Amino acid sequence: MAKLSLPKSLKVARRGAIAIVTLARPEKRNALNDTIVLGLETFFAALPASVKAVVLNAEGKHFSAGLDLSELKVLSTEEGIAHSRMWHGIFDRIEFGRVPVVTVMHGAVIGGGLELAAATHIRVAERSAYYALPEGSRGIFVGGGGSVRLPRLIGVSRMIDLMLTGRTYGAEEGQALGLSHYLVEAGAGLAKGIEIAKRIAGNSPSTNFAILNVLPRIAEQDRASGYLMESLIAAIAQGNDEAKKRIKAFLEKKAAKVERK
Ligand code: 1HE
Repeated sequence: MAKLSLPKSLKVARRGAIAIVTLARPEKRNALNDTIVLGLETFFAALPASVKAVVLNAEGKHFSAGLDLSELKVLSTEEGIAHSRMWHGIFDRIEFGRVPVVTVMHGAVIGGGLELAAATHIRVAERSAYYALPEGSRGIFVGGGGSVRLPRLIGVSRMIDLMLTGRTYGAEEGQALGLSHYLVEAGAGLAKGIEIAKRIAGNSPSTNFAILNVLPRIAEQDRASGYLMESLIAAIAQGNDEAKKRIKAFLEKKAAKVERK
């Protein structure tokens, strides 16, 4: 990967088709300031085509303490809107990008940190992970797309509870509710995230594109439009050479079966 001008609060490593990006501001519990969020934008915008999946993780005891509150205190209302819209744009580009992102969470996954994780596609939680939206007690509101994404994951009612009461969900609760897809022991998250990312990187790029960009939009459409969109994307996917090659390999018994291990 070409040398990027990234802040030192973001570390990047490459493992074949996988890029690993690490929030590296543990002294501030990976609180998300503009430098990190804009750095994420730079990182995702510059991903070379040879990167087929990304793993996002974090250094230190906590995934992220959310928005860097020391930045917020100086913003006017207008600047606050611009700040939130900036997060929206960057997180949207991650969610509806080319490259699937697997997030590995541990410790505190708070506020904007949870909003960031929710904008990614697969979430692995270590048992230390816990989730909170303390915006209520700080006198603010979610601003990184949380009110749009989180109700789709856990329902409006649970988000209201999180925000009004400041309660936390532990890793097991988060797993049961859909905040994470995989729950692993302490220290095992990164290996699991890389394993999943490698699997994803082996998919056909056009299927991954459809899963990231078309599937969520179908889920937000009326049924008739959804069926129509599905038929179009299914035909495009199965018409391409990659699909033909993979189906032929299966029929010739050269591709893996679907087995439950
Ligand atoms: C911070 C932040 C932060 C820590 N902004 N500086 N988020 C919150 O309300 C969560 C606030 N943070 C915490 O509750 C705790 O820090 C943790 C539970 C995450 C970790 O506790 P601990 O004991 O390991 O660390 P600490 O001693 O509290 O914090 C270490 C340092 O990080 C300390 O700075 P220092 O200079 O005194 O060493 C903290 O001030 C600093 N720090 N969290 C700024 N968030 C797009 S809208 C989204 C809105 C939100 O995300 S609201 C949620 C904000």
